[in-house]
Amino acid sequence: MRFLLALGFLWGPLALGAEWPGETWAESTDLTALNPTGWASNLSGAFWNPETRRLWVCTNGPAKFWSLSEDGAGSFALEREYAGTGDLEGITQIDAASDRVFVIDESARILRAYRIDTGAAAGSWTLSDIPDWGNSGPEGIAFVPDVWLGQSGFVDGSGVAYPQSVHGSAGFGGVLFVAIQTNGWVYAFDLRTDGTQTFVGRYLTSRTESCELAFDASTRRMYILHNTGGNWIEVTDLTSTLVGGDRKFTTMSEIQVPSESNIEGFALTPAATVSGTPGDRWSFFTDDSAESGALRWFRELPSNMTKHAGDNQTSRAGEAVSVPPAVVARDAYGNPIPGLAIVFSIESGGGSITGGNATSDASGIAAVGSWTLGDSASVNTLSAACAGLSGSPQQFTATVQPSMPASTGVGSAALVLLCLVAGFVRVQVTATLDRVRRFH
Ligand SMILES: [Ca+2]
Ligand SMILES: [Ca+2]
Ligand SMILES: [Ca+2]
Repeated sequence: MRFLLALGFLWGPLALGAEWPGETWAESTDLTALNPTGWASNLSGAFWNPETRRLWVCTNGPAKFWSLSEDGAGSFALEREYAGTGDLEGITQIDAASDRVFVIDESARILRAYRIDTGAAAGSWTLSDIPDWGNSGPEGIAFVPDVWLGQSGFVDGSGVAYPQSVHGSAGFGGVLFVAIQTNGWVYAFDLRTDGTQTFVGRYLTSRTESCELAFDASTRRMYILHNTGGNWIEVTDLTSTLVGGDRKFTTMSEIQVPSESNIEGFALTPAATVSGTPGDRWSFFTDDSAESGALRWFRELPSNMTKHAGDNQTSRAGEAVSVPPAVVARDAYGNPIPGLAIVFSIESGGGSITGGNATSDASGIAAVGSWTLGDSASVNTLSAACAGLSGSPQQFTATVQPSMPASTGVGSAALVLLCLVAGFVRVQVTATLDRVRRFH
């Protein structure tokens, strides 16, 4: 890894990317004190389980992994140390086998499962479709359940839609992705519970080295950590295109990691909870070389809300504005957040709304159903709110257009009629006077 890292510096970043959206490395919380001896070197993989609120990490030598529990109030404790086998570089869990934890052995290209309660071995898969690249092989793993595969437009290595595991009850209901050091490949496998698997395909990424994967189901985004060129996080929606005969993941963005050390592990909390509220806004990095603390916890990654449409409109009292006001919710990495509960409510000016309890769509957009302005001559205001989003609430304004009262219209018509009559009378009077003058 060190050699590649050095080459990365020589090549420099391949493309300009976004700056890290959270606190600096020095400002982040150093969790290494929970196990300073065990994590002094070789800390590699990381995985956050939002349901159990456990952070899992592993070292590639000795072959060990750990669970850390978080109490729901921001306090971590080292829960348990486990003994594995081989060269452990990546760690994850699978929803359909939540009693187990999965680790990848880089040099052997073997995925192994262990029971969480006893630490006993609980299955293994030899991933021989990955060439024997020695210590430049599998570095990170993440599992994507069927429900997200289908919605992500994921296709296999030949470009055919792969919306769900083909193994049904003999599988795990999703696909395992494996980040590879060599050439930055990501390999995909559909595991069977009997220790065999179907090779689904392999995918190029934005860089020529990959070392970690993390999937956020709430935004349907895969994060690929590249331990090269100063360390980058690539975000993909799992769609891919054909590039020179290979499938290549669509790169939504690249984000600079806030450290140029030997960063090999990354985990993050979901942008949204299953109940439609913003998530914890955390991420974690592991530093294999531990130059300034091997396990880092970042807590300043706020998701945000901005206006999307419908501000500063004008309408008549009692009528709806033509564009229903809408906001867009994005996570700290710029990804739209679907499924968030957004509440619209009138702040001033009276009037009424429909659809005040909205939910953000796949583009992170939530709109009020309609907004009918009140008859107040003052400005009408509407707010959109979601607790926990930076930028909430957003306020929309609309101006009541002064309309012509009906009585004024009648008056004008009468005036016109009066003028016409007056003109007619004047013409008649003038003609009569002329006749009188001629007579005389
Ligand atoms: Ca490592
Ligand atoms: Ca290794
Ligand atoms: Ca390696």
